Amino acid sequence: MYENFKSGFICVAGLANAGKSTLTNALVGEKVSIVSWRPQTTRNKLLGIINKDDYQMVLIDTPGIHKARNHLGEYMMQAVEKGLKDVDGVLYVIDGAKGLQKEDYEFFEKNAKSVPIIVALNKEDAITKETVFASLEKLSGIEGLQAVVPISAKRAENLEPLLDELVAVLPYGMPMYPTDMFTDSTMRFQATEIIREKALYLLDKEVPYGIGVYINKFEEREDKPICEIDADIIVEKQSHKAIVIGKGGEMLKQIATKARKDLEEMIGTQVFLTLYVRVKNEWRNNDVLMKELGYDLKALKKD
Ligand SMILES: Nc1nc2c(ncn2[C@@H]2O[C@H](COP(=O)(O)OP(=O)(O)OP(=O)(O)O)[C@@H](O)[C@H]2O)c(=O)[nH]1
Ligand SMILES: [Mg+2]
Repeated sequence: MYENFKSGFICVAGLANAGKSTLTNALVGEKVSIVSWRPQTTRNKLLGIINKDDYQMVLIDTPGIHKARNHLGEYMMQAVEKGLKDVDGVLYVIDGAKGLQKEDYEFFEKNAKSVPIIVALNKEDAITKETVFASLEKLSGIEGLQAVVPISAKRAENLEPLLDELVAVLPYGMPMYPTDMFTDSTMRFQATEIIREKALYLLDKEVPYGIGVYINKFEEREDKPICEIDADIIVEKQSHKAIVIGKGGEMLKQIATKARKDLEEMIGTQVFLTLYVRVKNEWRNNDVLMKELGYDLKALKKD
């Protein structure tokens, strides 16, 4: 039946900040995941779907591998485990500027026997040829890797050979998602992520890591091309609230302005965005509050 069409799942994994989400977006050609220079930007596993004439590749972008220091971290690492389950291949991203880390070797050791691993040595644009060669040499000594491809996700360089390697591990079969779909994320979820992305960009120190976003209202008006969004920015400490609001409300205004621009692009209508800041003490260690914010640790552990 499906002799000429391939279809399957690829988990995009790697250490925090390696460029997994940048690469997922570049391969899909749409903004599936938010990106920032801060580690631990991605918190959930997210689907990015590549639809071509002869294949459908479902990429699962995952949080960066790290040692969990709170329940949110635990949730994120559980999401990585889930993302790796039953996939046809792993696209393992390495930050070429940092080179191979102990955790990368550990990942290969643990997984190379059970699933094909294709390594993307990323950020080629930011490093010397010698640094690239040094990492390639180290990678060539690791057993069981399917392929290693140096790339720049940011500049979308050398992605074709990488895609060829990924397509090679996909099985033949029918598409699993409608072929005009590029993600399964809802607009509501994407709205929370866009707001969080702006907070990650604009806020300093530890404040952005403790941010959650809750949408109170998401209404597309029927009479006019207008979408009304009310959202809470959740902070984990009382002292963070004033920082997010800023002097005279300046910081919150900046977050809202930047978020609104992206939201309008995503939704395709004018957006009226109202942001509030609320404190939920230590929510990153509170499973009930985490669930409210879309990080349901129990559910993720269960199925
Ligand atoms: N110079 C350069 N920077 C890159 C490249 N790819 C990603 N980056 C930057 O690296 C940083 C992290 O990128 P992300 O895509 O958010 O990384 P991630 O692996 O998804 O990070 P987490 O979600 O936190 O695990 C951002 O500042 C990106 O702009 C690249 O090819 N070259
Ligand atoms: Mg990411």
